[in-house]
Amino acid sequence: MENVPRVGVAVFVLRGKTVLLGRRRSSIGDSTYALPGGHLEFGESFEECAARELKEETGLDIQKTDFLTATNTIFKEPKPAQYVTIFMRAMLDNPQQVPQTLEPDKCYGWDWYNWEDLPNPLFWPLEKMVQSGFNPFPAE
Ligand code: 8DG
Ligand code: MG
Ligand code: MG
Repeated sequence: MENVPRVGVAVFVLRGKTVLLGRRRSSIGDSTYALPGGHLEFGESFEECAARELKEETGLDIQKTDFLTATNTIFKEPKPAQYVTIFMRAMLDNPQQVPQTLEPDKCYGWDWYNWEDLPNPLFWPLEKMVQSGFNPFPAE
């Protein structure tokens, strides 16, 4: 593909004090823990993209989706890529719903992780956000 910046949408699905993460199977960030998400498609809103990617990757349904922040990330490996990534936050429609690994070629599996005890290694854009003190939970 032509070398142009692409738009990613990633979503912090919050459940209690935990967030949903999955270990990536991908040329970008292989084996690291990342948020569900993917590429913005033509005509989509950020909310629609977050809900669609989450549904495709985990089967989960969300509500109360809102915008948190955006990043501009340049990946040098395995080949140059640039993503403007939109980070959304959402709650589960039904807190009992269990994430499924619907794209096993792209993710080893999903689980809930306590924000104070995140797994290693995190996907590096996410690692950078955590290190900068970013917190996706609403202020109490
Ligand atoms: P698609 O074909 O389903 O649209 O794409 P995908 O295979 O699900 O794409 P992805 O790599 O999961 O997400 C697109 C890009 O978004 C990713 O390559 C880089 C950027 N991105 C971040 N942080 C995160 C994150 O925490 N999770 C995800 N999934 N993507 C992220 O910068
Ligand atoms: Mg996807
Ligand atoms: Mg994805």
